[in-house]
Amino acid sequence: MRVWIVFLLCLAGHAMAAPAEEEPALEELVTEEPAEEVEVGANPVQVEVGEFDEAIEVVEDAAENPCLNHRCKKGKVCEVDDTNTPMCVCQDPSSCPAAEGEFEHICGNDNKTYDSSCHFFATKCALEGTKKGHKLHLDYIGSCKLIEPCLDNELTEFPLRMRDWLKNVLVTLYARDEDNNLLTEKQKLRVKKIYENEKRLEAGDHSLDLLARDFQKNYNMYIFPVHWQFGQLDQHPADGYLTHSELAPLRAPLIPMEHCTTRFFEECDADKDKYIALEEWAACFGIKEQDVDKDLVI
Ligand SMILES: *[C@@H]1O[C@H](CO)[C@@H](O)[C@H](O)[C@H]1NC(C)=O
Ligand SMILES: [Ca+2]
Ligand SMILES: [Ca+2]
Repeated sequence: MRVWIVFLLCLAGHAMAAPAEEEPALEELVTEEPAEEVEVGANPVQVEVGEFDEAIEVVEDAAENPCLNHRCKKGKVCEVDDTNTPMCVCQDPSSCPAAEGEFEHICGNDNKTYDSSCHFFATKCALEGTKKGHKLHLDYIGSCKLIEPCLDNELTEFPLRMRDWLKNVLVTLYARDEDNNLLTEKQKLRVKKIYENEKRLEAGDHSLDLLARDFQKNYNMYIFPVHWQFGQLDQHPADGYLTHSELAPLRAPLIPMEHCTTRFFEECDADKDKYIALEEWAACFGIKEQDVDKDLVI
C-alpha cells in the first residue's frame, strides 16, 4: 500500500514524499473482494473497550457479543440472529459515515457518484445476486466526470510513461529502504542493479521521444519493474492472473488523471477472458516474450 502512495505522488507530478505509514490504505479502499482484510463493522462495545479496562471485562464482552471477532467483507456488517449467532448482512448505506469531502467520492462503472466507498459497497451488497450487482464495480476515485476518449496515438504513449514511473518508483523505494524495509531482500538485489547502473535515465520530465529511446537502449532495466508491478497487484489470489478487483488499486486513482487507463487495461487483456495474465501484462508494456519470467514476480 505504501508503494501506491509513492506511485500516486509521482503521477500527480509532485516530488516524491517519504511514504507515510498513517496514510489511509488505498489498497484497502479499492480492493473489492478479500474478506479477511475487511474490518468488523464498528460497534459500541468494541469502541468502549480501551486499554484501561480490566481483561475480565473484555472476555465477558467477547462472550456476549459474538460480532466482536466476526469479520465481514466490504459492504456488510455483523449482526447476531435469534440464537446469538453472528452473521454478515448488507450494510444500510444510510448508516455509512458521511463523506468528509470530494476526495472520498467514488465513481462506479454505472457512472454514478457514490459519497464514499462505504456507500458504494453497501449499494453493491444490496444488489447481490442480481445481474446489475454482479456488473457493478468501483471504477475510479473521485466524482464521476467526463473522461475524454483515448486516441490511438495517446494510447501508445501510456506504457512509455508508465514504465518510466515504475522504474523510478522502485529506485526511490530502494534508495529509501534502509530503515523501512519497503522491498524484500530478493527485490533489493534486482533493483540494486538498476539503481547503480550509470546509464539509467534519472527521473524527470522527459519527452516521449527520449523515453522511447531509453526503452530501446536500456531495455533490461525495465524488465524487473514491469514484473514487480504485476506481483504487487496479483495477490487475491496470487495465481498469475489479475482480476478487475486486483487491478483496482492501480486503476482507480489513475483514471481521473490518465484518460487512457481504461482502454489500456482493456486492450492488455488480449484474449478477452477478463483476466490479465502475466504474459499479457508484460506484452502490453513492451517486454519480449522470451523475457517474461514468473520467477521475477517475487
Ligand atoms: C458520466 O457522468 C459525468 C458527470 O455527470 C458526465 O459528464 C459524463 O458525460 C458521463 N459519462 C458517460 C459515459 O455517460
Ligand atoms: Ca490473481
Ligand atoms: Ca486474458
